[in-house]
Amino acid sequence: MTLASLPDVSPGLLARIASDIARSAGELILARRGAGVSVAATKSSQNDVVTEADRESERFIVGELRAARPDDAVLGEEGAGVAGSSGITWVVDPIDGTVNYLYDLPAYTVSVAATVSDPAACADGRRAIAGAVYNPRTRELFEAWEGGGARLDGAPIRISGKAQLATALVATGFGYSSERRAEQAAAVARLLPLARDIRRIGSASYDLCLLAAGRLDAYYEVGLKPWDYAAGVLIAREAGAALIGRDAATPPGEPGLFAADPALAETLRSIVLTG
Ligand code: LIP
Repeated sequence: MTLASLPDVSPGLLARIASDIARSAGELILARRGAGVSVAATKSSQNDVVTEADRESERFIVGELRAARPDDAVLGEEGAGVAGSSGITWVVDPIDGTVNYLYDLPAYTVSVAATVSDPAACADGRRAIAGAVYNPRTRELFEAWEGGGARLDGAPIRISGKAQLATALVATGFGYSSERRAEQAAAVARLLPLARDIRRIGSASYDLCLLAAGRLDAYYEVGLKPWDYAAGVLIAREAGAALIGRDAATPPGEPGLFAADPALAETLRSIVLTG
C-alpha cells in the first residue's frame, strides 16, 4: 500500500501520536517498576515472562490509540487485536525487553508503529510509515516517519556506516526455546572471533535504535515478532541502515533480520546462517 492511496494520512502526525503515547506509557511502566514488579505469567516457555505492567501498558496504549485514531486497527504483543477500516494498523510492544524490566536493567522500551500492508517490506506483510521507541530509564525518544529521517530527542541520527566486520560492534538476541538458543549460540561462536565484539542488550527495538544512532555497527536476530521490530526497522532504515532477511526472497522479520551498512549486513548474514 502506498502513502498516495492514503490521502488523509500524514506520517509526521502519526509519528507525533506514536511519540506522545510511547512516552506516556513509558512513564507509566517506570512508575510501576518503582513499586516493584513480579512475573504475572509465562508464555512460550518459563523464560518468556509477562508482568502486570506489560498488560497495563498495552491497555493504556490501545485506549489512547482508539481515542486518537478510532478507524485504525491495533495489534499488540499481549493480545490486543482491534479491527479497523482506515488501512493503518498500529503494531505495539508495551514493554520490549521484559526480562530487563523484571531485573531493572536500563534497556527496555515502549515501541509503537503505524503500519500499512506491504508484503515486500517485512516478513509479517507490513511496512511502518511512522514509529517511536521510548526508553523510560534513559528517557531517550527515538522517532521516524517515512521519508522524514530518524531522530533521537529531536536531533537527526545516522548509522555508523561501518562496513568491516573485524572492527564492528554487533548486537544480537536469543529466543525462548532451547533448540533455537543452541542454533543462536553456534552462530555467535562463528561470529565472535571475526567481530570487534558482541552485545546482548535484550530489546530488539532498542538494539535497532542504537544502530540507527551509530552506537552499534550491526544488529541481527532470528525469531523476532512484528511488535519487536516494527518501529525499530523504520527508525534504522531512515537512519541509513540496510534491513535484509534470511535470503533475497524473504523480507526481514521472524525468519531472520539483519541490519547494518549494506555491505556488512550481507557479510553478517552469510556467517550467521552457514552452519
Ligand atoms: C524480546 C526482544 C529481544 C529478544 C527476546 C525477546 P520481549 O522481546 O526484544 O530482542 O532477544 O528474546 O523476544 O519478549 O521482551 O518483548
